[in-house]
Amino acid sequence: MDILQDLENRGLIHQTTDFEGLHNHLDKNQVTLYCGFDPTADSLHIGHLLPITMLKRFQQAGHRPIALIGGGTGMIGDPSGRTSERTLNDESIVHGYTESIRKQLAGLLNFEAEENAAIARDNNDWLSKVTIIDFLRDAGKHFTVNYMLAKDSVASRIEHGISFTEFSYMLLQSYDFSQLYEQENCTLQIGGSDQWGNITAGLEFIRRSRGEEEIEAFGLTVPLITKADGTKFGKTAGGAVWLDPEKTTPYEFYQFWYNTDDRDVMKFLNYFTFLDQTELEKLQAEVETNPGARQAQKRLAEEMTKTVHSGAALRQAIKISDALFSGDVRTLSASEIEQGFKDVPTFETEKADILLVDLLVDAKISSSKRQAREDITNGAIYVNGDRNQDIQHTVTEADRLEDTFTIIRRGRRKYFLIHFK
Ligand code: 485
Repeated sequence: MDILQDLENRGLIHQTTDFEGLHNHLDKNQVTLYCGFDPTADSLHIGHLLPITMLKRFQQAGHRPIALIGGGTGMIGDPSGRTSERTLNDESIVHGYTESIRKQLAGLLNFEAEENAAIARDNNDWLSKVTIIDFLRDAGKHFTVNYMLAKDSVASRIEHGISFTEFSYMLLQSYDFSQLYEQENCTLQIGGSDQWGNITAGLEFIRRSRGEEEIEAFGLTVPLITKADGTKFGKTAGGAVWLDPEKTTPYEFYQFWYNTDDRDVMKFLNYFTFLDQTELEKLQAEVETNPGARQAQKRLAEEMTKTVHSGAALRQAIKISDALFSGDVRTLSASEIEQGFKDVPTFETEKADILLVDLLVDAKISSSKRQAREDITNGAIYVNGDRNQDIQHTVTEADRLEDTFTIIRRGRRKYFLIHFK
């Protein structure tokens, strides 16, 4: 399989430093490549998935991926793609984030492969050891300030100012590439399109510090993901979509992909999944002839939830989605209820028994007792999925799922969770 051609077909190549040269290089060698991740939060998010998937694609094609964690660079802060200066995090915070991200990456790449196992490195290992004198002599001397000022990441910040700290960032990332080139024979760095400046600076550094014009080292960036409706990819009403199941539950993660626009779904399947051409064509036909069935979205959500979380997490996410869609919520376990109803208005009570009418008012489901009675008699109120038209009904233990929850629905879709303490 021609990996570069496959990436091109999928629309995954934004820029390369030398397409022909890289093509040749990948054809002739088992190539070691790297992508860096800075510990700026305790979890990776969906914006990191495309480069991670790229590392996987290269690995599947026989090459060797390095996941570089920026324990050192995370102390400094990359100005690329940002309009304002970052606030520095304490060392202990950065250490904690580094560990969390290292664990996440361990689950996403194959570190056990026989011939080309992925490896993880932390740039703190060398960045914390090099002295300022050596750094300024060995790295700084190969860059003119003029060259650095011309980089987008710096140029776009000149007007409002940029600290010397962030200005220096590209030197650190360049130093990393050079270290990995030397230590691991790493000849390709990949990243998002905002990383182009840092990646090309690294190639310059490798050339200049070795005094050689012809160096077999390359850079490749993936495109920025755009959506047909113009909104930013990876953001929901609740904020970023995280890979940590504690921050974004597998159910929410599943729903995020399931809600993909018809106009974007084939692109995302191409970008993020490993489905073969035949299946992709079948799904494409589905989108065209029967978009209402959302087969392509379903397949995308399945693939993504299974790879990032697990088969079990996927089954739960589907079960929760089906229960919420059909209204048949009695089959859900306590943890499934917590996942599925995370963003639903929740009312906590210590009362053991409560008149349904009173509960509707207390939980602000109906605006008054009169309204509550009306809602009940009109058939708008469902208790655990069953319509309840009895205005005398008392909600008791018998109405509690898993001894803890009662799920109230008002109308077709409006859910409320009652949590009995
Ligand atoms: O040697 C390196 C040291 C650090 C980095 C890369 C190489 C990290 C890089 N400077 C960075 O900030 N990356 C972002 C991050 O860590 O969140 C994002 C990029 C995105 C994509 C993703 O990392 O903004 O385009 O590359 C993997």
